[in-house]
Amino acid sequence: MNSQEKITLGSFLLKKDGARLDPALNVLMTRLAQAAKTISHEIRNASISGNLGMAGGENPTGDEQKKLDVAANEIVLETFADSGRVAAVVSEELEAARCLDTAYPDSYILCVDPVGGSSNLDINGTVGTIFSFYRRKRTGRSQDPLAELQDRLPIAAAGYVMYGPGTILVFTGGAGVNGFTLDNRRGEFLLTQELIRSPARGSYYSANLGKYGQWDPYIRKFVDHLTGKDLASNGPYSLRYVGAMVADIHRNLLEGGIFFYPEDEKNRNGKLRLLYECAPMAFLVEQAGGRATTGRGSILDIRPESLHQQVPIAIGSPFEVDLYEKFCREGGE
Ligand code: AHM
Repeated sequence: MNSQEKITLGSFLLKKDGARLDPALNVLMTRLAQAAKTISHEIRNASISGNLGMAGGENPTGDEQKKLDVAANEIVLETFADSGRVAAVVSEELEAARCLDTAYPDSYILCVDPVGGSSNLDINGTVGTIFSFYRRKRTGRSQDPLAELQDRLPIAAAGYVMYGPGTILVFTGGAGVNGFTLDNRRGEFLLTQELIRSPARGSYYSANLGKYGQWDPYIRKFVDHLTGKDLASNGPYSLRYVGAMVADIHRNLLEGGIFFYPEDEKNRNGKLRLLYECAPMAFLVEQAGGRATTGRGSILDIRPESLHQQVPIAIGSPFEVDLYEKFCREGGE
């Protein structure tokens, strides 16, 4: 099948998921794809346009911002500013939520990490955008987006864009997970992975092993188990770590395995943020038949305490995530 015969994101939204997604979400996903194309262009041209390196500021969780973190955040804000459908944007790069005017009764809160895995930016490594749209229960301008999110808003759609050798958009509207690849010549996302299902188990694990000495003993025992010689079957597992959550989860989603970023000695809640990293990825992976946990409970059951709340996470194939929970519960004994 050549690229002309593949289904575009636009026609997929209208014909396929269109029946299950509400029309507003079609509009939002179309805008999201537009933002992704612009971010992709900015990333791919950054060394020419002078957009690599530090921006000079810090984000709300204390990470130094890169120029592309700031640029991608601006692109997202501009893309949704006049949509009339997004009442607030919660972003890794904004201390407070950005509240926007709405023009329709149905509106959404967008939670977004414009560029995740920023330490890869200056070395031409893979990075990603993570997003989720929460369907609001209220109408009009949002007075307090966090309070609304604490009211257990349902996720209407969530996904990620991966800027690797190709630009890939993977998303779910709650009825299956599908992947689209950007055809740069046509400027269109084309359906390339239909109804992605997480393998029940895998042979990869992804984690920052440099933190091994700072992890709790049961996490270390879990890793020792995965890499042990006496693993009954399937092992030893192979380590694959990109350092961009999107890329590490994408591999495990397609090929099976587990990504984890646990609590450590210094950071008792881990590093990754609930609203715009962990929850969207958990929603998507679970839609594909995978699992996501803190080690002690479902990521999707957590009621956010703050916009930038961090949580430990283990996510991927059910077999390995179950095993991770067992080690957390029983200390690996
Ligand atoms: P960022 O949004 O500041 O780039 O941080 C998030 C990223 C994740 O994408 C990735 O899984 C993790 O940080 C990697 O952290 P580390 O460098 O500690 O391994």
